[in-house]
Amino acid sequence: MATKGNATLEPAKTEGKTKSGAQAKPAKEPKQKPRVFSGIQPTSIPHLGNYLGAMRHWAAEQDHYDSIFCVVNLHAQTVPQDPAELRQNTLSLAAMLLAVGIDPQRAPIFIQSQVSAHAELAWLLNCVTSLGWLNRMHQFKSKAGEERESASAGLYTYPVLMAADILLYDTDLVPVGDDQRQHVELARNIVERFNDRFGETFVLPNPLIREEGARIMALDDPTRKMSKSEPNGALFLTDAPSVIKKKIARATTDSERTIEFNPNRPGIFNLATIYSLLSGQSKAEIEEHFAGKGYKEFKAELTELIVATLQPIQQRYAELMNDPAQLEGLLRQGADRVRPRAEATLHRAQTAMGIR
Ligand code: ATP
Ligand code: LTN
Repeated sequence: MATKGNATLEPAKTEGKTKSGAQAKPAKEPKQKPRVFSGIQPTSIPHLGNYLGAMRHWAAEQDHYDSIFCVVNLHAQTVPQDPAELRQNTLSLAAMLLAVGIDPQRAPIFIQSQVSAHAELAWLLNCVTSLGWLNRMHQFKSKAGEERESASAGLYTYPVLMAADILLYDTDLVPVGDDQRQHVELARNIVERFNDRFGETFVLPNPLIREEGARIMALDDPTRKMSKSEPNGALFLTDAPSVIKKKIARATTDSERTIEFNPNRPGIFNLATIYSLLSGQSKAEIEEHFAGKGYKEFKAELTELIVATLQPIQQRYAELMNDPAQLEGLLRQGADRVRPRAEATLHRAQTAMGIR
């Protein structure tokens, strides 16, 4: 049966319900703080949507959570990649995560392919995931488009690899933008089915999605989300001040003049949201500040704000990219730190399934 809109998977039940009679499992890792895990694809330079919807929260909340961040280069394989470009994008994305303020001592950053448990657990989870669940994934439908027959099997099962990423670290919270909500819901369904079938093995994760900034829209078309795959509407974190100025000057608005947070005026709503998130000012403060002023002044101030926010990030990014050997070393250390946790969880799952 086809499903519509957000109606999706079997509703996830509460944590901890397992079938009795299954073999007792080794204890999960004791935690002081909630565990946070998130991933980002090294498919191009990240954009302002990635920053406002995800990366800045990851950096801001490192002290509240026990966080782990992953550059998901296995996910990138779901669509064709140029190998040399992918290698370069992987390093540059890691540099950007450090540049926005993630401290690798507090929150390890690592490359997915350097911890083989991700691919191994994904296979096991594929075997407990129903085809019907995958058939309902919106992202597969939109990314495969008309080319369903030629899309890779990896693109189809990608949410299962994402579930493996999350479950390996006994993750409590998954901070992502709104577009990933359905994938976290799938991970929850997999946990429920696995724990039910094989006994309590995985922790049930929750999505952590902030309303504000969860969906920054494209500058050239505010009805579409800002996306790496649509460079015309994206403002990249490495854009020079002159490029930022040009992109904001050209950003779609409307034929009115006032600056207000009106969702029926999607262009100005999106720009005003960006202004609010970067300045920390409330909607009322912004509307008052720009009362009687026009788009020209608003766009000039917004440009200044973006340039001022990105300038220190770009400076740190350039420094990090100047020393690739040091960056690679940091990433290897990150992988070495997280690998024992990932392997312990994989072994727990293998034992539960009778293959270890
Ligand atoms: P693509 O659009 O090409 O699929 P992407 O820009 O969505 O790629 P990802 O690596 O898939 O980039 O996403 C990294 C993080 O950024 C995820 O948590 C995602 O939800 C978030 N994100 C992506 N686009 C936006 C956006 N426009 N607004 C807010 N958050 C976003
Ligand atoms: N699918 C996500 C990236 C991703 C992820 C994860 C996010 C892969 N594994 C685990 C959170 C947790 C995306 O395309 N944005």
